[in-house]
Parts: sequence; structure tokens; C-alpha cells
Amino acid sequence: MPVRTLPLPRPRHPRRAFGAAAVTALTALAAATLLPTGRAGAADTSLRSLAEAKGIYFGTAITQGDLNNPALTAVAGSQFGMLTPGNEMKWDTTEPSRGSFNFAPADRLVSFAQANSMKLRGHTLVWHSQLPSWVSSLPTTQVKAAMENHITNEVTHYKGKLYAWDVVNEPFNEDGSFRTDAFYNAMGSGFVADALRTARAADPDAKLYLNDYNIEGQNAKSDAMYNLVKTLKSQGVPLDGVGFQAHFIAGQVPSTFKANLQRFTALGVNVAITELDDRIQLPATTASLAQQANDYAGVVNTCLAVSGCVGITQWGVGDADSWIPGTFPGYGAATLYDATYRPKPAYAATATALGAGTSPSPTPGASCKVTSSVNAWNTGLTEDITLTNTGSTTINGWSLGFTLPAGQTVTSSWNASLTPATGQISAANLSYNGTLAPGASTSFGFQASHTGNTSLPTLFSLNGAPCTTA
Ligand code: 9MR
Repeated sequence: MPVRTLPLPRPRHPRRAFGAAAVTALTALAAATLLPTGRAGAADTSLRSLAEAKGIYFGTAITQGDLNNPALTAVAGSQFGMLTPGNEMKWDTTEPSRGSFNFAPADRLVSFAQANSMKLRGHTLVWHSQLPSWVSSLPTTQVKAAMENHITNEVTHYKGKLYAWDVVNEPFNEDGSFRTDAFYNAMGSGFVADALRTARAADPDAKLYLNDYNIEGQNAKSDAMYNLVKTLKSQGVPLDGVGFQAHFIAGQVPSTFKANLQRFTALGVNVAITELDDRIQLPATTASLAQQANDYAGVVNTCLAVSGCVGITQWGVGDADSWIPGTFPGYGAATLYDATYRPKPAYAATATALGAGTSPSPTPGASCKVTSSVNAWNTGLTEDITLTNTGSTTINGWSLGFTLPAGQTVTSSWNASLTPATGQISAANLSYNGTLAPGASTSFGFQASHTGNTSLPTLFSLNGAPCTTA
């Protein structure tokens, strides 16, 4: 059996070990007092606390530039309990020239994670891509020393700070053969074991992973990964888990996903969903968004059903942050949040799959209430909005998303910073009113022009979770 290695607060499958009453009591206790994030309380139904109550994590990838987006950081720090730097721990950033290390960009992300009580996955040490040309230009006799030096320096820098490392990323071609990159060309397949041993020596406590895409179902590539894991385990090479990137297309999650994860955990490793997204052909429709919701719920249910699946990371916070549109023209809308961090149907499906329906909250994830009022004249209006924290934990930094009715354009605002001026708006706190204790309220407002429709905004969400409206 795979060992449970994520230091989460309660057993993964308590229903297997305890009676129903004990499970309820334990769940309440964990939710109220034990979660390590310091954020979860009895009525906190963020994705991160829902996931943690189930014994897994729910994470996201963030880049350095994302830290300048207050709407994004408010959602990221509230909804996600694990952070993977999107680019900043890759070789081209961390060792752009030989022996010259730059950890500043990733350090900023580590600080953000720590400030928000998020755990960290390191990504990635040995990869053919985002690799500076000095490495691929080395004589093959020098690659091993360069790789070991890189791993030792980077892992040592982050020693004790990371939950896990993607030590080797994407070693295989689609047909299951090894990629003939600088590392394979220099060392053959033995580079994988060497990289893992070097990482373990530098940080004995970080979980060590191999990570790849298109290995979610059973196919030639996942067979190759399976055989590699089997060999490494039989040789006693330090390997704790396999990361399944899970860059899915809506409606095409492989039917063999669960069975495939289970054959890996049977080898004695954990598994993690490391880069989840589910792309939709644009424009998204009600039907494709519903399919995506179904897919996300299926991924959550699969991880929960596989003992040894430690957690799920989505690649990027919202649709505007995703790599998909740039790489797959015509596709997008791949995440849980739209471009202004309003939760999509997949959010509610994910929250429900994580158990939100069992909470007292009428809306999955809701820990906020919004009241609003409007005063209109022939071409203009003012709107006052009051936001109340109905959860049991303090909110540190807020972004309130809402939809402005057609024809209304914001011309000025007070007590919050609003962008953009029309359509789907994000209202972010100012420096003095970002903290909202449980039960506390704050008010802001704006002036807008209109073309006849003076109705109130709709679809409020706070830090990525829907709010109730009075
Ligand atoms: O999200 C990353 C994007 O910003 C980079 O441009 C891209 C370059 O390859 O890498 C992206 O992240 C990749 C990850 O590191 C490995 N799996 C595939 C991801 C999407 O390309």
C-alpha cells in the first residue's frame, strides 16, 4: 500500500476506520480547530478547506507577475492551499548561466505562499524545456556534474520549505520512448535515478516526484512511466510520487484514469494531479461549461477514490491566467474561474464533489453576503454595496466580483478599486479596508453612466466563491 505522506490533519478515509458518529465528530473537530492553514473554520467552505477536510489538497500555479493582480491573489490565497510556481523555479530562471543562481523570483512566490499558509510544490529541476542553452551546449561528459550541481543548489535553497519537488519533468515521448534531451543523451535513462538521489540528499523531507502529461489514461506513454517507476522502486531509488499533469479537453477525460492511478499507487508511490485544466472550444457554451463542470467533479471524485492520491493542482487561477489560449488557438475557458475570477459552473461542481453540499451553507463556498442599493437619474446612477463576512475566519484582502448590467459604465468609485468599467467587474479592497473579521461588514460604492437599464449588479462572488444576496 502507498504510504500517506502529506501531513494533513486527519486520516484520508476515516469512514473506513471509524463509525459514522466518530467521523462526524472528527470532521467537526478538524474543521474547527486542527487544519494547519489557520484559515479553516466550521463555516469556511473554500476549496482548500473542503479538500483538506477530505485529506487532500487543492492548489494552483502562480507566476511572479500574478502577484501584482490583487483580484487574483485574493482568490489564490483564499481558495487554494498549495502553490506551484508557474515558471520561476525552472532552470532558465534559477541558473541562467553556469554556476550563477537566481532564486529571487521564486522566493517572492514562496513568501506569498507562506503569508497565506499555503504549501508549495517545486516545479521543476530537470526538464528539456525552459532550459538555458549553456546546458544543451555542454559536452556530454559535463552534463551529469552540471545537473547534480543545479539540483543540489536549488533544493538546498528551498530545503524545509517545500512539500514536494517535480524532480524530473516530461521525460517521455508520446510512444513511451525517452526524450533524447541533454540529460538522456549524456547519461541514458540513468539520469532519472541520479536526479532523484541528488535531490533526496539535498532535502530528505521533500517528496520527490516524476511529472508528465498524457499519462492520465492507460497508453504507451503511461506504460513507460509505470515501468520506470517499477524499476526505480525495485532499485531502491528515492521516489515518492508521480504527477499527472491532466491538461484535459472538455468531455475527453480518459475512462481509464482511475484504474491508471491505482496501478501506480499499487507500486508504492503517491499520485497527484499537478496541472489540471479542461479546455473548451471557444466560445464556451452552457453545454460546454456543464461538460467541464462534470469533468472537474470527475477528477475530484477520482482522486478521492484513489487511496494515495494526495491532491489536485489547477494550472493557473482563472481563465485569463491560463496558458491554453496561447498554445491552443481557439480553445480556452479552461479553469474554475472566468476572466474576472467569478466562479464558473465547474467551481460549484468541484466544491460539491469535495463535500460542500454537506455544509450548512446554501451556496457552495459562500461565506459572504452582499446587499446593494441604487439611486438613479436620467443618465447616471450611484450604487452602494455592503459586503459582510458570514464565514468564521478573518478575510485578509478581498476581491468582490459582480456583473454590471448592460449599458452601465463605471465613472468613479469610493472605498474600493474597480476594474474594468463595464461588464464583469472586480472590486478590490483599498489598503485600509482589506481585513474583515467574521461578522464584519464593509461598504463601497461607485458612480456609473447608464443607457436606461438601472438595475442592480448580479452574481456577486468574494475571493472566487459565490456570495448570497439579501
Ligand atoms: O505555464 C507555463 C507557461 O507560462 C510557460 O510559457 C510554458 C513554457 O513551456 O510552461 C508552462 O507550464 C508548463 C509546465 O511547466 C509543464 N507542463 C506544461 C505546462 C504548460 O505548458
